[in-house]
Amino acid sequence: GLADLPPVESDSLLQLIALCNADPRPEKIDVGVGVFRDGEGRTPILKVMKEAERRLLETQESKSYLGSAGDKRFAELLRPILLGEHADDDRIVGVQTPGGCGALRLGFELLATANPSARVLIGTPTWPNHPPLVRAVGLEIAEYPYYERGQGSIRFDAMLDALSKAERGDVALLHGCCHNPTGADLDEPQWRQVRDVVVERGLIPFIDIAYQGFGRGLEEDAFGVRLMLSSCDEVIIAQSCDKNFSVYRDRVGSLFLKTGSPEASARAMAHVFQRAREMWSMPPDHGAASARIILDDPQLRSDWLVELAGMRDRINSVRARLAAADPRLAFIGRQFGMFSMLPLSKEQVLKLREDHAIYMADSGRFNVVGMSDAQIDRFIAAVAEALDA
Ligand code: PLP
Ligand code: TYF
Repeated sequence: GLADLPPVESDSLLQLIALCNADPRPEKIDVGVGVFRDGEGRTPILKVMKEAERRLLETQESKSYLGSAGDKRFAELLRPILLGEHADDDRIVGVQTPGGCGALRLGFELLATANPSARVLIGTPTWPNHPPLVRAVGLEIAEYPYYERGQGSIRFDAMLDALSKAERGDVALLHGCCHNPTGADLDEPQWRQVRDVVVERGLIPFIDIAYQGFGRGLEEDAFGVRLMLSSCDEVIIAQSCDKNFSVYRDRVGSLFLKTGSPEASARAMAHVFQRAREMWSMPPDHGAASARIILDDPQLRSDWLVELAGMRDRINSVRARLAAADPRLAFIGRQFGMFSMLPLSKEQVLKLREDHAIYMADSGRFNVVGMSDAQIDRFIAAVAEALDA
């Protein structure tokens, strides 16, 4: 019966939120979960989002069902942002999903339906939610080396070597930008080399892009997505707007897929709808409708780009400040997005929690913009002490 269920290993990143919330020390530093914070340590609703929500409230006349595709205009407006020069390619079809997680799940569902014996190659380390999402659809996981924590660099040769041993039809899960948990992104020549192996081995690239605009820039961060689209007939992209529109809990994302023909893509999308119907039927509307209002209005769109650039600038300026403070942290300045990984043991991470009320993931992953400006110096000092120990 239900009482006999075994205990579950719950999401450690989400557990960390609760743990930090429960700490009474006022000076605590929460660099655990990956949400953007400004210099004052807040995660504000974007001004442009408030305005879009106001307009939505005033103009929406019905909350009747929209159907499996959700807000179609939302997905259409994302095309130039995500796909760039491929926006008009009718072999690429997209659909609104409940966040990036919903898109990942649907993408894996589709792959499992099409080819249950495909393996999904994931980098080590990767976002801790990737393996459960793959396992949920019954696909086998294989690993490729990605990052060496002590070195602060990508294990690029080992990565290429592992990918080049994969079988035709296997899936290469890649982070589009702002790698979670390491911050170490492929540069353009590296993307091209990965593309070459993917093409040569007949792999399906599956790109998870949850932080577009948080790294080098909105266009630059889509380089890998667009490169794969230029070279491969079959590509899957799980996209999230939860970070770049700062609407985390509203669950805003999309799944895009490409096959060799518009007909095959439409057929694949029909399977995606079928899988969605089995899980949540239709995506939630509010966040996507608000993002759609922003993207559909030239003034709001340009306001969004300014606020997005503000978030990116803070990320990169905190990175620069950490990198300049200690040669052992210099690698942080060469990375992108909200995360970096410190070469600390789990014991050292726990000691930082106990002695300094600094909450980072057990892996040593920390959110670069988790701390307020006023907390940066204390963070640097505590980390330096931990690295000395
Ligand atoms: N993929 C990565 C790498 C992430 O870090 C996140 C973060 O939450 C997601 C996907 C999914 O984002 P969400 O489902 O909140 O849109
Ligand atoms: O890695 C992070 O911290 C973010 C937030 O199940 C997150 O991606 C963490 C865990 C989770 C969903 C989102």
